[in-house]
Amino acid sequence: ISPPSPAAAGFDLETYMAARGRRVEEALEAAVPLLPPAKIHSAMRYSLLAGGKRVRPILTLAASELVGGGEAAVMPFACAVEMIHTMSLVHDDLPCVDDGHHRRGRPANHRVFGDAAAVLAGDALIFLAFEHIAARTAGDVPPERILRAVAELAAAAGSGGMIAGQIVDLDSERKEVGREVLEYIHVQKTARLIEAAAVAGAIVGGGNDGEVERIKRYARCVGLLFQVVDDVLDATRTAEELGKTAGRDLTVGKATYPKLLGMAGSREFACQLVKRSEEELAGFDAERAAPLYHLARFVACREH
Ligand code: GRG
Repeated sequence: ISPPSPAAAGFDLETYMAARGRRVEEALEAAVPLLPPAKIHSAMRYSLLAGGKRVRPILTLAASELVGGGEAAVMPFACAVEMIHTMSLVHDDLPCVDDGHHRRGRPANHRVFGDAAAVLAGDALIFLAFEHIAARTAGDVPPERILRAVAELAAAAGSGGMIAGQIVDLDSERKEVGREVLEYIHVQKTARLIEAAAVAGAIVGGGNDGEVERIKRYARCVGLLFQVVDDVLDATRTAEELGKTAGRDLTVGKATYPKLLGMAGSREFACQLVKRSEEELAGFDAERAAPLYHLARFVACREH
């Protein structure tokens, strides 16, 4: 990745993310009080408040900021995005899906609350996401912006988005999958929600059509980048694991970028995606676009 442009060089992403991350945590904490029945609300809070990186809600806030929006107006959307994302992690970890045992540094939701409660906690987070937008968005946000942003979020998570990616992914297990199908899976499963997070921020923040479109293309690149990096990190961990398990092949049956392009090819593709995301930001004031510019680099360079 090339060195940062002079206009963005003085920007400190760590401070930026820490400040916004803190406010997102506070808003999420307040969004799910521990009401009765305690079991369902405990299960929802367990995964939602388990301290993910909060990349998606921060992207929502940053996209809104870039087009001149205020933080309070867009915070319910940022929280909703994180609720939908958390729901997808809870369901993804279920024994009938990916059978994940650990998530966000703790046992997966179903390992603590049981499969049925984990299904319900995920379901409840979807409903809460949309209830939260409807009930908590300030009265001065134009209703047409709210409707457009809700449509983006629902479409990104639904049967033409994340769920589409997940079902094609499940159907592709143990099959030879080419680059086109792999890209479809990753775009739908991962990039669409990241894209919708940014687009919702841009719409609610009052961006014009051209700005929303550029932010959308930027976020599509970042979303795909996210998954390419995930595949590279997984392959690195798997290679280390393989060393420990004397040759047991842990990679069987899952198409990934490192398998199709190799590690060097995947890293090269990641660099191209960073470059393309930066090209989409070129039409904005460079200082104002610095958070999005650095967020793409953060996604590219993350280690977990
Ligand atoms: C019912 C809408 C609905 C969806 C269920 C299970 C499922 C369908 C989809 C799975 C989607 C999924 C888990 C995609 C992987 C996305 C991904 C790369 C997750 C990791 O994101 P990070 O690294 O995690 O941002 P943290 O914990 O930091 O938030």
